[in-house]
Amino acid sequence: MIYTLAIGDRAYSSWSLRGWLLFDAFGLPVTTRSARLYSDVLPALLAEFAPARSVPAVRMPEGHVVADSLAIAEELASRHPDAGLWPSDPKARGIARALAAEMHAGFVALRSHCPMNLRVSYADCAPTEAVLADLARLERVWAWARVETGAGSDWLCGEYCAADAFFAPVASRIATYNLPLGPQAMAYVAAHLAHPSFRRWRAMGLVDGADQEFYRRDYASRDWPGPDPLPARAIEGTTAENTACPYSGKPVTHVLELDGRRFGFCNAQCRDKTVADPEAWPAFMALYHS
Ligand SMILES: N[C@@H](CCC(=O)N[C@@H](CS)C(=O)NCC(=O)O)C(=O)O
Repeated sequence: MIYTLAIGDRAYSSWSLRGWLLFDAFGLPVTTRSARLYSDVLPALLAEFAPARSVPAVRMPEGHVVADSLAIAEELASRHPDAGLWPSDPKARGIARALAAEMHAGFVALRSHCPMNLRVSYADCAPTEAVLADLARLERVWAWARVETGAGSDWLCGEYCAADAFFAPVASRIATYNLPLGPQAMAYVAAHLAHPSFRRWRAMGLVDGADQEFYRRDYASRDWPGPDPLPARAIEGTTAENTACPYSGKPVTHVLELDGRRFGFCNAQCRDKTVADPEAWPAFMALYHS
Protein backbone atom coordinates (compact mmCIF):
# COMPACT_ATOMS: atom_id res chain seq x y z
CA MET A 1 0.00 0.00 0.00
CA ILE A 2 1.54 3.33 -1.03
CA TYR A 3 0.16 6.45 0.67
CA THR A 4 1.22 9.96 -0.36
CA LEU A 5 0.77 12.69 2.24
CA ALA A 6 0.63 16.40 1.41
CA ILE A 7 2.03 18.60 4.20
CA GLY A 8 2.99 22.22 4.90
CA ASP A 9 6.13 23.53 6.62
CA ARG A 10 7.17 21.05 9.27
CA ALA A 11 8.15 23.83 11.68
CA TYR A 12 4.76 25.53 11.54
CA SER A 13 1.96 23.32 10.20
CA SER A 14 0.41 21.70 13.26
CA TRP A 15 -2.23 19.81 11.29
CA SER A 16 0.47 18.42 9.02
CA LEU A 17 2.35 17.17 12.09
CA ARG A 18 -0.79 15.35 13.25
CA GLY A 19 -1.29 13.82 9.81
CA TRP A 20 2.31 12.63 9.59
CA LEU A 21 2.33 11.19 13.12
CA LEU A 22 -0.69 9.07 12.15
CA PHE A 23 1.71 7.25 9.82
CA ASP A 24 5.16 7.47 11.38
CA ALA A 25 4.21 6.78 15.00
CA PHE A 26 2.21 3.70 13.97
CA GLY A 27 4.74 2.18 11.57
CA LEU A 28 2.74 2.94 8.41
CA PRO A 29 5.01 3.82 5.46
CA VAL A 30 4.22 7.07 3.67
CA THR A 31 5.72 9.30 1.00
CA THR A 32 5.47 13.02 1.73
CA ARG A 33 5.05 15.99 -0.59
CA SER A 34 5.55 19.35 1.10
CA ALA A 35 4.77 22.95 0.23
CA ARG A 36 5.37 26.18 2.11
CA LEU A 37 2.37 27.79 3.78
CA TYR A 38 1.58 31.31 2.46
CA SER A 39 3.24 30.55 -0.89
CA ASP A 40 1.94 29.80 -4.39
CA VAL A 41 3.40 26.33 -4.03
CA LEU A 42 0.72 25.25 -1.54
CA PRO A 43 -2.29 25.85 -3.84
CA ALA A 44 -0.35 24.12 -6.62
CA LEU A 45 0.24 21.08 -4.40
CA LEU A 46 -3.37 21.07 -3.21
CA ALA A 47 -4.53 21.14 -6.84
CA GLU A 48 -2.84 17.76 -7.19
CA PHE A 49 -4.80 16.58 -4.13
CA ALA A 50 -8.19 17.89 -5.28
CA PRO A 51 -10.64 18.50 -3.73
CA ALA A 52 -8.51 19.04 -0.56
CA ARG A 53 -8.45 22.67 0.64
CA SER A 54 -5.84 22.22 3.34
CA VAL A 55 -2.99 20.01 4.52
CA PRO A 56 -2.76 17.25 5.57
CA ALA A 57 -4.32 15.37 2.69
CA VAL A 58 -3.58 11.78 1.68
CA ARG A 59 -3.66 10.16 -1.72
CA MET A 60 -4.83 6.62 -1.03
CA PRO A 61 -3.34 3.58 -2.76
CA GLU A 62 -6.49 3.40 -4.93
CA GLY A 63 -5.84 6.96 -6.15
CA HIS A 64 -8.53 9.00 -4.42
CA VAL A 65 -7.84 11.67 -1.78
CA VAL A 66 -8.82 11.70 1.90
CA ALA A 67 -8.29 15.13 3.48
CA ASP A 68 -8.62 16.35 7.08
CA SER A 69 -6.61 14.94 9.98
CA LEU A 70 -9.57 13.31 11.73
CA ALA A 71 -10.79 11.60 8.58
CA ILE A 72 -7.25 10.39 7.92
CA ALA A 73 -7.04 8.94 11.45
CA GLU A 74 -10.32 7.08 11.08
CA GLU A 75 -9.52 5.80 7.59
CA LEU A 76 -6.06 4.53 8.59
CA ALA A 77 -7.51 2.90 11.71
CA SER A 78 -10.08 1.06 9.58
CA ARG A 79 -7.49 -0.04 7.05
CA HIS A 80 -4.84 -1.04 9.62
CA PRO A 81 -6.75 -2.38 12.63
CA ASP A 82 -3.58 -3.85 14.18
CA ALA A 83 -1.56 -0.63 14.00
CA GLY A 84 -2.98 0.68 17.28
CA LEU A 85 -4.28 4.04 16.10
CA TRP A 86 -7.15 3.68 18.57
CA PRO A 87 -7.07 1.61 21.79
CA SER A 88 -8.63 -1.86 21.43
CA ASP A 89 -10.55 -1.53 24.73
CA PRO A 90 -13.98 0.00 23.88
CA LYS A 91 -14.02 2.43 26.80
CA ALA A 92 -10.48 3.68 26.18
CA ARG A 93 -11.25 3.88 22.46
CA GLY A 94 -14.32 6.04 23.02
CA ILE A 95 -12.38 8.36 25.30
CA ALA A 96 -9.51 8.61 22.80
CA ARG A 97 -11.95 9.47 20.03
CA ALA A 98 -13.60 12.14 22.19
CA LEU A 99 -10.21 13.69 22.99
CA ALA A 100 -9.16 13.79 19.34
CA ALA A 101 -12.50 15.28 18.31
CA GLU A 102 -12.30 18.01 20.96
CA MET A 103 -8.76 18.84 19.88
CA HIS A 104 -9.86 18.95 16.26
CA ALA A 105 -12.73 21.33 17.00
CA GLY A 106 -11.49 23.41 19.92
CA PHE A 107 -8.77 25.18 21.89
CA VAL A 108 -9.05 28.11 19.50
CA ALA A 109 -7.64 30.75 21.89
CA LEU A 110 -4.55 28.66 22.58
CA ARG A 111 -4.07 27.86 18.91
CA SER A 112 -4.34 31.46 17.77
CA HIS A 113 -2.27 33.07 20.59
CA CYS A 114 0.44 30.40 20.34
CA PRO A 115 0.84 29.22 16.74
CA MET A 116 3.06 26.17 16.46
CA ASN A 117 6.68 27.13 15.89
CA LEU A 118 9.20 24.34 16.43
CA ARG A 119 12.18 26.62 15.78
CA VAL A 120 11.95 28.82 18.86
CA SER A 121 11.49 28.58 22.62
CA TYR A 122 10.15 31.56 24.52
CA ALA A 123 10.36 32.38 28.23
CA ASP A 124 6.86 33.88 28.33
CA CYS A 125 4.06 34.82 25.95
CA ALA A 126 1.68 36.77 28.23
CA PRO A 127 -1.17 34.23 27.92
CA THR A 128 -4.66 35.77 27.95
CA GLU A 129 -7.54 34.62 30.17
CA ALA A 130 -8.95 32.69 27.21
CA VAL A 131 -5.61 30.90 26.71
CA LEU A 132 -5.45 30.05 30.42
CA ALA A 133 -9.02 28.70 30.20
CA ASP A 134 -7.97 26.46 27.30
CA LEU A 135 -5.01 25.20 29.35
CA ALA A 136 -7.31 24.44 32.30
CA ARG A 137 -9.60 22.50 29.96
CA LEU A 138 -6.62 20.55 28.59
CA GLU A 139 -5.51 19.60 32.09
CA ARG A 140 -9.04 18.56 32.96
CA VAL A 141 -9.60 16.27 29.97
CA TRP A 142 -6.09 14.83 30.11
CA ALA A 143 -6.51 13.95 33.80
CA TRP A 144 -10.03 12.61 33.13
CA ALA A 145 -8.74 10.32 30.38
CA ARG A 146 -6.02 8.91 32.65
CA VAL A 147 -8.44 8.21 35.49
CA GLU A 148 -11.12 6.67 33.26
CA THR A 149 -8.75 4.51 31.20
CA GLY A 150 -6.41 3.67 34.10
CA ALA A 151 -3.49 4.79 31.92
CA GLY A 152 -0.31 4.27 33.87
CA SER A 153 2.06 5.12 31.03
CA ASP A 154 3.26 8.35 29.44
CA TRP A 155 0.12 8.48 27.28
CA LEU A 156 -3.50 9.39 27.94
CA CYS A 157 -5.33 6.15 27.15
CA GLY A 158 -2.65 3.47 27.63
CA GLU A 159 -0.35 2.99 24.62
CA TYR A 160 0.39 6.00 22.37
CA CYS A 161 -2.69 6.39 20.17
CA ALA A 162 -4.20 8.84 17.68
CA ALA A 163 -5.48 11.05 20.52
CA ASP A 164 -1.88 11.57 21.62
CA ALA A 165 -0.87 12.37 18.04
CA PHE A 166 -3.61 15.02 18.00
CA PHE A 167 -2.17 16.65 21.14
CA ALA A 168 1.48 16.62 19.97
CA PRO A 169 1.30 20.15 18.48
CA VAL A 170 -0.33 21.45 21.69
CA ALA A 171 2.47 19.87 23.71
CA SER A 172 4.96 21.66 21.46
CA ARG A 173 3.14 24.97 22.01
CA ILE A 174 3.25 24.51 25.79
CA ALA A 175 7.00 23.94 25.46
CA THR A 176 7.63 26.72 22.94
CA TYR A 177 5.65 29.40 24.82
CA ASN A 178 6.49 28.14 28.33
CA LEU A 179 2.83 27.87 29.28
CA PRO A 180 1.96 27.10 32.91
CA LEU A 181 0.58 23.62 33.67
CA GLY A 182 0.75 21.24 36.64
CA PRO A 183 3.29 18.42 37.01
CA GLN A 184 1.16 15.62 35.48
CA ALA A 185 0.41 17.68 32.36
CA MET A 186 4.04 18.77 32.09
CA ALA A 187 5.15 15.13 32.26
CA TYR A 188 2.82 14.46 29.32
CA VAL A 189 4.36 17.38 27.40
CA ALA A 190 7.85 16.03 28.14
CA ALA A 191 6.82 12.60 26.81
CA HIS A 192 5.79 14.21 23.52
CA LEU A 193 9.05 16.16 23.19
CA ALA A 194 10.99 12.90 23.67
CA HIS A 195 8.81 10.77 21.37
CA PRO A 196 10.97 9.41 18.49
CA SER A 197 8.54 10.45 15.74
CA PHE A 198 8.12 13.94 17.18
CA ARG A 199 11.92 14.32 17.37
CA ARG A 200 12.25 13.25 13.73
CA TRP A 201 9.60 15.72 12.58
CA ARG A 202 11.12 18.57 14.60
CA ALA A 203 14.64 17.77 13.31
CA MET A 204 13.33 18.06 9.75
CA GLY A 205 11.36 21.19 10.67
CA LEU A 206 14.49 22.90 11.97
CA VAL A 207 16.19 22.66 8.58
CA ASP A 208 13.55 22.59 5.83
CA GLY A 209 13.49 26.16 4.55
CA ALA A 210 13.69 29.73 5.79
CA ASP A 211 11.81 31.06 8.83
CA GLN A 212 8.26 32.23 8.14
CA GLU A 213 7.81 35.86 9.17
CA PHE A 214 4.15 35.30 10.13
CA TYR A 215 5.22 33.23 13.15
CA ARG A 216 7.88 35.61 14.51
CA ARG A 217 7.25 36.99 18.01
CA ASP A 218 9.38 39.37 20.09
CA TYR A 219 9.21 37.43 23.36
CA ALA A 220 12.40 36.70 25.32
CA SER A 221 13.80 33.29 24.50
CA ARG A 222 14.99 30.34 26.58
CA ASP A 223 16.49 26.91 25.85
CA TRP A 224 14.26 24.30 24.23
CA PRO A 225 12.94 22.20 27.15
CA GLY A 226 13.06 18.90 25.23
CA PRO A 227 16.00 16.48 25.04
CA ASP A 228 19.33 18.09 24.16
CA PRO A 229 20.61 16.92 20.77
CA LEU A 230 24.04 15.33 20.53
CA PRO A 231 26.56 18.03 19.48
CA ALA A 232 26.88 17.30 15.74
CA ARG A 233 27.91 19.90 13.17
CA ALA A 234 27.98 20.09 9.39
CA ILE A 235 31.43 20.22 7.83
CA GLU A 236 32.87 20.61 4.32
CA GLY A 237 34.23 17.76 2.26
CA THR A 238 33.27 14.16 1.54
CA THR A 239 35.71 12.27 3.78
CA ALA A 240 33.77 10.05 6.19
CA GLU A 241 33.90 6.69 7.99
CA ASN A 242 31.10 5.40 5.77
CA THR A 243 31.03 5.45 1.98
CA ALA A 244 27.26 4.90 1.62
CA CYS A 245 24.50 7.11 3.04
CA PRO A 246 22.84 5.36 6.04
CA TYR A 247 19.42 6.28 4.67
CA SER A 248 19.63 5.68 0.91
CA GLY A 249 22.80 3.63 0.40
CA LYS A 250 23.92 6.19 -2.22
CA PRO A 251 27.49 7.65 -2.32
CA VAL A 252 28.45 10.23 0.31
CA THR A 253 28.33 13.89 -0.73
CA HIS A 254 27.69 15.71 2.60
CA VAL A 255 29.38 15.14 5.96
CA LEU A 256 28.81 15.85 9.66
CA GLU A 257 31.18 15.64 12.59
CA LEU A 258 30.23 14.15 15.97
CA ASP A 259 32.65 13.25 18.77
CA GLY A 260 35.56 13.86 16.40
CA ARG A 261 34.18 11.28 13.93
CA ARG A 262 32.90 12.02 10.42
CA PHE A 263 29.76 10.51 8.94
CA GLY A 264 28.49 10.98 5.39
CA PHE A 265 25.10 11.33 3.66
CA CYS A 266 23.88 11.52 0.08
CA ASN A 267 22.43 15.04 0.24
CA ALA A 268 22.37 18.19 2.36
CA GLN A 269 18.84 17.62 3.70
CA CYS A 270 19.67 14.17 5.12
CA ARG A 271 22.89 15.49 6.65
CA ASP A 272 21.24 18.60 8.12
CA LYS A 273 18.25 16.81 9.66
CA THR A 274 20.75 14.47 11.32
CA VAL A 275 22.83 17.38 12.62
CA ALA A 276 19.63 18.85 14.09
CA ASP A 277 19.00 15.76 16.26
CA PRO A 278 21.23 12.73 15.62
CA GLU A 279 19.38 10.49 18.08
CA ALA A 280 16.12 10.94 16.17
CA TRP A 281 17.44 8.75 13.35
CA PRO A 282 17.79 5.02 14.09
CA ALA A 283 19.77 4.29 10.89
CA PHE A 284 22.30 6.97 11.80
CA MET A 285 22.55 5.79 15.42
CA ALA A 286 23.18 2.24 14.18
CA LEU A 287 26.09 3.61 12.12
CA TYR A 288 27.32 5.73 15.06
CA HIS A 289 27.34 2.71 17.38
CA SER A 290 28.88 0.35 14.81
N1 LIG B 1 -9.51 20.59 9.74
C1 LIG B 1 -8.25 20.45 9.00
C2 LIG B 1 -7.39 21.69 9.25
C3 LIG B 1 -6.20 21.73 8.32
C4 LIG B 1 -5.54 23.11 8.24
O1 LIG B 1 -6.08 24.12 8.68
N2 LIG B 1 -4.32 23.12 7.64
C5 LIG B 1 -3.60 24.35 7.43
C6 LIG B 1 -2.12 24.18 7.73
S1 LIG B 1 -1.78 23.82 9.42
C7 LIG B 1 -3.64 24.76 5.97
O2 LIG B 1 -3.68 23.91 5.09
N3 LIG B 1 -3.60 26.07 5.70
C8 LIG B 1 -3.53 26.56 4.37
C9 LIG B 1 -4.83 27.08 3.86
O3 LIG B 1 -5.85 26.97 4.58
O4 LIG B 1 -4.81 27.62 2.75
C10 LIG B 1 -7.56 19.16 9.47
O5 LIG B 1 -7.87 18.67 10.56
O6 LIG B 1 -6.76 18.61 8.71
